[in-house]
Amino acid sequence: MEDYKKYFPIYANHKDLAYLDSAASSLKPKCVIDKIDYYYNNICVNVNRGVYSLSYEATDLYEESRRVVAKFINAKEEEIVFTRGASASLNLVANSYMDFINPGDEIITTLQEHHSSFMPWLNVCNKKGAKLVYIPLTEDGKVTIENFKKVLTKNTKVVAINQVSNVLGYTNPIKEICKLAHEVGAIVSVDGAQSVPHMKVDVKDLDCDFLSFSGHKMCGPSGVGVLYGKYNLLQKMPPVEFGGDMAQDVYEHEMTFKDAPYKFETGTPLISEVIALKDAIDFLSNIGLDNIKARELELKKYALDKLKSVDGIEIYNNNLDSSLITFNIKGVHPHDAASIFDKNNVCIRAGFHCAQPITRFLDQISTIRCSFYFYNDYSDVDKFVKSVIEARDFFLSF
Ligand code: 7TS
Repeated sequence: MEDYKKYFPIYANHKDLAYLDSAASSLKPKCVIDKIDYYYNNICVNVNRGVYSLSYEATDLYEESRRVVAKFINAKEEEIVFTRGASASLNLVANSYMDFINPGDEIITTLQEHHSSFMPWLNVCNKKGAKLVYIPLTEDGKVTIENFKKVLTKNTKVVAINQVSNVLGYTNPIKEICKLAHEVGAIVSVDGAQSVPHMKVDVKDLDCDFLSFSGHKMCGPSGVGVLYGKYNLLQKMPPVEFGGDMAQDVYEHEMTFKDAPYKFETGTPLISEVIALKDAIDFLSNIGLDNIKARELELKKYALDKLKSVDGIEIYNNNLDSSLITFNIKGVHPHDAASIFDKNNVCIRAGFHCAQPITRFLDQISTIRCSFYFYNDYSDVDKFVKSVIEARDFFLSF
């Protein structure tokens, strides 16, 4: 396997690290760290404001990043809004689109969602008298078109759905869902936090109306996220934050706003973070998303085969859909097990992963999740499986 760890300075500082929590946040390559450094050492000033060369340079780099993000998902640059992260993007859509929701309207979502995907719409429903409707999942927790059709009605106004679940890792049939939703006049807001870092996502091909994702899960800095929106929708939606930089003309009792995407970017943005997101995307593109996906699936297969041979393990997503494994060690609390992983420098996540409904669906209160990215290798998996066995043997020995 090609050694990608050499691009990530963290490995030089933590030689024994097995980082298997990339679904929470990815590691950052040197080129991204260097770009942040470059901004603070060489530019350091605000965007869109100063009438001097340094500010022009900051603005140019900021807008270049918007173009690179747009190209990455096959959008137009004016369809890209920079936010603080996927949660902020998902909230922006719901809080703005709320103006178009009326009592009796229905919003479809799934039990698979991360809280940030469906809670903004639950809030909208509570405020506007609309109804949140869940697509029934199959026994193993999947979304099917057949079940989607059962809840899609002429009252459906919005479908809020993840492309890839952060607990089960399934890839949902977004393209078909968009087609059917559009037939009844509904819009589709896709949570791409777990898909965009790992696979090619083409918004034109999917024909989704909105796509939200975070920089920090795709080798970019934390604090920056993206909202893609179809331009005609972004234009008709009201801003949800008001103030500096998003205004056009402001009087004592009247105000007008800039066009999208700028009307949604209020105040001084995350300048170095946005600028360095370009480097993260260039880095991923150079490796190639197909290579990234293939490497992850190879690691997952290797890990699944090993894990299945260990007695006393319950795996909740026994598939090769994605790069994460969610499981429990029978009779051992995930947080107890986590202490053994930590002792061995194996980073995994234990808990409900900000997705309580799907954790309850699995009849659990908590699970262990191991998630891969392309910089992982077989040695990480070996350390992980060794820790699973150690945790089982240690805690079941009492
Ligand atoms: N949507 C999904 C599917 C996610 O997995 C996450 C974060 C978010 C939205 C929110 O992203 P944020 O960048 O705004 O925080 N998921 C996780 C996780 O699975 N473990 O830690 C964070």
